[in-house]
Amino acid sequence: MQKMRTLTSVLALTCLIVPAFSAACASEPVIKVTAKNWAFTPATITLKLHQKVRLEFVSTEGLHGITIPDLGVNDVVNIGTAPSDVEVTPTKLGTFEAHCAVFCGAGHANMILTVKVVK
Ligand SMILES: [Cu+2]
Repeated sequence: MQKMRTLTSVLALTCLIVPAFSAACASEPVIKVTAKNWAFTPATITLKLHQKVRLEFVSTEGLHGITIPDLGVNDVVNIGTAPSDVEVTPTKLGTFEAHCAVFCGAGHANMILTVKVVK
Protein backbone atom coordinates (compact mmCIF):
# COMPACT_ATOMS: atom_id res chain seq x y z
CA MET A 1 0.00 0.00 0.00
CA GLN A 2 2.83 2.36 0.84
CA LYS A 3 4.48 1.63 -2.53
CA MET A 4 1.22 2.52 -4.32
CA ARG A 5 0.96 5.84 -2.48
CA THR A 6 4.58 6.61 -3.30
CA LEU A 7 4.05 5.77 -6.97
CA THR A 8 0.92 7.94 -7.11
CA SER A 9 2.80 10.81 -5.51
CA VAL A 10 5.69 10.48 -7.94
CA LEU A 11 3.31 10.47 -10.92
CA ALA A 12 1.43 13.51 -9.63
CA LEU A 13 4.70 15.36 -9.07
CA THR A 14 5.90 14.42 -12.57
CA CYS A 15 2.69 15.87 -14.00
CA LEU A 16 3.37 19.15 -12.23
CA ILE A 17 7.07 19.43 -13.00
CA VAL A 18 7.43 18.07 -16.53
CA PRO A 19 5.36 20.10 -19.00
CA ALA A 20 5.56 17.37 -21.64
CA PHE A 21 3.55 15.11 -19.35
CA SER A 22 0.94 17.67 -18.34
CA ALA A 23 -1.42 16.88 -21.23
CA ALA A 24 -1.32 13.17 -20.50
CA CYS A 25 -1.98 13.84 -16.83
CA ALA A 26 -4.95 16.14 -17.36
CA SER A 27 -8.10 14.50 -16.14
CA GLU A 28 -10.56 16.63 -18.06
CA PRO A 29 -11.88 15.42 -21.43
CA VAL A 30 -10.10 16.74 -24.50
CA ILE A 31 -11.91 17.85 -27.64
CA LYS A 32 -9.73 18.31 -30.70
CA VAL A 33 -10.77 20.91 -33.25
CA THR A 34 -8.96 21.35 -36.55
CA ALA A 35 -8.98 24.63 -38.42
CA LYS A 36 -8.30 25.09 -42.11
CA ASN A 37 -9.30 27.53 -44.83
CA TRP A 38 -12.19 28.09 -44.05
CA ALA A 39 -13.82 25.78 -41.59
CA PHE A 40 -13.52 24.18 -38.20
CA THR A 41 -13.76 20.39 -37.97
CA PRO A 42 -15.92 19.34 -36.34
CA ALA A 43 -18.14 22.31 -37.09
CA THR A 44 -20.13 21.66 -33.93
CA ILE A 45 -18.95 20.53 -30.52
CA THR A 46 -21.15 19.58 -27.60
CA LEU A 47 -20.11 20.29 -24.03
CA LYS A 48 -21.73 19.43 -20.73
CA LEU A 49 -22.81 22.16 -18.37
CA HIS A 50 -20.30 22.70 -15.54
CA GLN A 51 -17.92 20.03 -16.90
CA LYS A 52 -14.40 21.27 -17.48
CA VAL A 53 -12.96 20.34 -20.87
CA ARG A 54 -9.78 21.12 -22.70
CA LEU A 55 -10.22 22.32 -26.25
CA GLU A 56 -7.19 21.58 -28.41
CA PHE A 57 -7.01 23.61 -31.60
CA VAL A 58 -4.61 23.00 -34.45
CA SER A 59 -4.50 24.30 -38.00
CA THR A 60 -3.76 22.19 -41.03
CA GLU A 61 -4.00 25.14 -43.39
CA GLY A 62 -3.45 28.81 -42.67
CA LEU A 63 -3.31 30.75 -39.44
CA HIS A 64 -6.53 31.24 -37.52
CA GLY A 65 -7.74 32.19 -34.11
CA ILE A 66 -10.80 31.95 -31.98
CA THR A 67 -12.59 33.61 -29.14
CA ILE A 68 -15.53 32.03 -27.35
CA PRO A 69 -16.98 34.80 -25.20
CA ASP A 70 -19.95 32.67 -24.18
CA LEU A 71 -17.51 30.27 -22.53
CA GLY A 72 -15.38 33.01 -21.02
CA VAL A 73 -12.63 32.83 -23.67
CA ASN A 74 -12.33 36.52 -24.45
CA ASP A 75 -8.70 36.63 -25.54
CA VAL A 76 -7.80 35.33 -28.97
CA VAL A 77 -6.47 31.78 -28.98
CA ASN A 78 -4.10 31.70 -31.95
CA ILE A 79 -4.38 28.56 -34.03
CA GLY A 80 -1.35 27.41 -35.98
CA THR A 81 0.38 24.14 -36.73
CA ALA A 82 1.26 23.58 -33.07
CA PRO A 83 -1.69 22.68 -30.84
CA SER A 84 -3.20 25.51 -28.80
CA ASP A 85 -5.13 24.53 -25.71
CA VAL A 86 -7.76 26.33 -23.75
CA GLU A 87 -9.69 24.99 -20.77
CA VAL A 88 -13.33 25.92 -20.45
CA THR A 89 -16.11 25.14 -18.00
CA PRO A 90 -19.48 26.03 -19.50
CA THR A 91 -21.73 27.85 -17.05
CA LYS A 92 -24.79 28.41 -19.22
CA LEU A 93 -26.91 26.23 -21.43
CA GLY A 94 -27.45 27.05 -25.07
CA THR A 95 -26.04 27.05 -28.56
CA PHE A 96 -23.32 29.58 -29.23
CA GLU A 97 -21.28 30.61 -32.24
CA ALA A 98 -17.54 31.18 -32.01
CA HIS A 99 -15.93 32.93 -34.95
CA CYS A 100 -12.45 32.84 -36.36
CA ALA A 101 -10.72 35.79 -34.75
CA VAL A 102 -7.78 36.19 -37.12
CA PHE A 103 -8.41 37.40 -40.65
CA CYS A 104 -7.49 34.45 -42.84
CA GLY A 105 -8.78 35.27 -46.28
CA ALA A 106 -11.87 35.12 -48.44
CA GLY A 107 -13.84 32.66 -46.28
CA HIS A 108 -12.93 34.16 -42.93
CA ALA A 109 -16.40 35.54 -42.18
CA ASN A 110 -17.96 32.11 -42.65
CA MET A 111 -15.56 30.32 -40.32
CA ILE A 112 -17.73 29.47 -37.37
CA LEU A 113 -17.52 26.87 -34.61
CA THR A 114 -20.89 26.06 -33.07
CA VAL A 115 -20.76 25.19 -29.38
CA LYS A 116 -23.71 23.43 -27.80
CA VAL A 117 -23.87 23.30 -24.02
CA VAL A 118 -26.21 20.64 -22.69
CA LYS A 119 -27.13 19.16 -19.30
CU1 LIG B 1 -10.20 33.72 -40.11
